Amino acid sequence: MSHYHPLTEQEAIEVARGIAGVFGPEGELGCREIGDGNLNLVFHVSQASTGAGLIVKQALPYAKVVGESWPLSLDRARIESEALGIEARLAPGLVPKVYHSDNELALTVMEDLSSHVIMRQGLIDGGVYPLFAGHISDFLAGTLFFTSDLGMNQQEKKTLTRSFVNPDLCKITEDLIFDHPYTNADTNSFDSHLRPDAERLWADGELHLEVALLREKFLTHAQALLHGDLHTGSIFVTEQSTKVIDPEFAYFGPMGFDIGAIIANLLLHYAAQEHWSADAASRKERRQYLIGTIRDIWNGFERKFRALWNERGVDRIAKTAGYQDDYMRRLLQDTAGFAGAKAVRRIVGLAHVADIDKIPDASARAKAQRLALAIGTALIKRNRRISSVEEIIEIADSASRE
Ligand code: SR1
Ligand code: MG
Repeated sequence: MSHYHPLTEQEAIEVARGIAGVFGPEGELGCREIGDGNLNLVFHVSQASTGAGLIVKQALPYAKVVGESWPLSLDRARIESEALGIEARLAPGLVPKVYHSDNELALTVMEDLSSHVIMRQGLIDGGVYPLFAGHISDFLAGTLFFTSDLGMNQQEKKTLTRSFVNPDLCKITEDLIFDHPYTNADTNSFDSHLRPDAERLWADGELHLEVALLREKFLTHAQALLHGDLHTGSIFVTEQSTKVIDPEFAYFGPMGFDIGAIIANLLLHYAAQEHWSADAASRKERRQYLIGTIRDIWNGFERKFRALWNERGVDRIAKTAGYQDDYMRRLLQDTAGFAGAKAVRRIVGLAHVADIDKIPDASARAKAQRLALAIGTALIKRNRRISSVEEIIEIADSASRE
């Protein structure tokens, strides 16, 4: 019989105390449930006398943001800890250390990253992360290349896909990103001033065709093991360090979905500068920083991914002249399309982002929301014609000038 139950803070302390070599022999352990995400319990267990800490993350059998009416498989905790193990191997230093996992209790005990800040909040507070583009492009190139048919034995890849069949979490994405924002769904949530904008989305056949094509890729294109939810709330940063957390949405899907997710969240923050920058000059400067980061992420990713392909590729036929260029062009196009879909869902769909929702002034918030929608819909509509990251940047810059 399963002994699953949601842990109390006291039980989380007991779990953490069982991890050898973290806490000192004396000194009380304290615990706080700090989960502010949509799905899980997150306990921070710490020892004031030594400053040591651990995170105990536990999946709930339903989506916390909605309640028990939305059941979710606990298997996502296993998927998360196995994905963290693979990412640690393929992108060393870029994920938290995992100390222990318990599939029955659906929990993972991992490194305390209190010295870092969640990137979304860091950006809202005006932070600048000069090493981030290099780190995240390492993460993307390493994890995506070595779990694809280009960088991994193709039969072993097929076997590995079995461990990452993730129907409940994929269904969240299929509904909340590739369906509900484009119809009058009950799950949608938006400020009343955005109703005309939402109604335009619901009636835009050209947009729906592109979303249908992107959705098909998400449903069928098992290209590589994805993180699956790579937004700025899934990344801890300092100026020197980047740690990607929370791969519970991991599954074998289209690579552009992960790259697009991070670009979308930088673009949402770009749109949010309608409020967070004090004046036009600082808005321009901040946007240039964000755009520069997007450029560096794509260019860094492309350079590293091509180098891995050339130096570590396992597939003879993939070395055919012209194939790599064609693959990278399609990958950039997917990245643009998925970035657009990820931006749109954060404005009209169920789950939003603090960068925009926390703008207190309704008119600045509306401006930011409309800018995000303009960028998102343009990226979706143009994705199959994009041939350079500069075109993604130009879409953002020209929308902000209108
Ligand atoms: C019901 S979960 C809503 C969203 O939170 C997660 O972070 C994913 O982005 C998901 O779509
Ligand atoms: Mg998450």
